[in-house]
Amino acid sequence: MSQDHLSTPAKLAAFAALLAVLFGAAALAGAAIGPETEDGRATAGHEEEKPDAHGGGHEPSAAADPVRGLAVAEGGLRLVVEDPELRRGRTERLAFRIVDARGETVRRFDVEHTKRMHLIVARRDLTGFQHLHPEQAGDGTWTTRVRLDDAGSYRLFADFSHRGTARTLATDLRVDGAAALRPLAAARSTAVSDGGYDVRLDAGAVRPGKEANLRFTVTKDGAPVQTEPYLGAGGHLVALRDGDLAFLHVHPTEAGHGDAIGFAATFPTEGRYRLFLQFQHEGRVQTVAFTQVVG
Ligand SMILES: [Cu+2]
Repeated sequence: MSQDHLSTPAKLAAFAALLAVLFGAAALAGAAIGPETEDGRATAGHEEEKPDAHGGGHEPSAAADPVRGLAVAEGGLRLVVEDPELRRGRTERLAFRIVDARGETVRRFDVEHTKRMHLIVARRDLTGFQHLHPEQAGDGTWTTRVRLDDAGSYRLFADFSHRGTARTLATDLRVDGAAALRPLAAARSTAVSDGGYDVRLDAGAVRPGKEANLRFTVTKDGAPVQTEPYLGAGGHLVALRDGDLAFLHVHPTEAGHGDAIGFAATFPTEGRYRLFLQFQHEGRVQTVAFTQVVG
């Protein structure tokens, strides 16, 4: 915990990293307009931006804490949904903001996976997955159109990076009516995407706390499919834990060999997880879901 453990070059490196962070924040603040400038100054020395003593030069990432999406507020930021009540089967406007500790709307976000804001919606029974990219208005409000065809309680995840720290804040959406909740699908190594592509998952034995390599291969009518880049990678994967819908941070990896889409994921606990893979082919995004047993 003490810097005394560090050698002089390590100290210098840590100092340089701190300077880089501070100058980065200052540059952001300098480029900002209006109240955001004040916001930048106020948080330039915030604890979250200082490199950890044990950080070892890693950029701040969620790798050390893979579970996210259980809280509506974290690290001084809070997710505020304008109206969390939606009508079943109607396309409705969904508006939300990220506010800071003073209640001011945050307007600046880092680009992650080619976007500044990723919105994930899933019903509590892990059905009805949607991945949306809302538009940001000048005042910082994010809006998107969304249609939820089934009644029930949904989790809304706002996945973003702010000042170099990745965050996933989550809250509930309600769709009134009788909900026909479904049990989690059994674990199988093959599944069919919403557009009719066959997808195979090779994960091997997955143990809690150990990095697992998830490899997905896509075929159509028995022929291998070379997927197109999607959000700056071979595909996009969201993993949600059965029971509390904890949101796992997953890193795309180089596929290695063949046409597989690869991800590295560390599942924090035993249990069942629902994996939502999205990939693109012939300009269309496909979604396919798997149940992964860990333990
Ligand atoms: Cu996204």
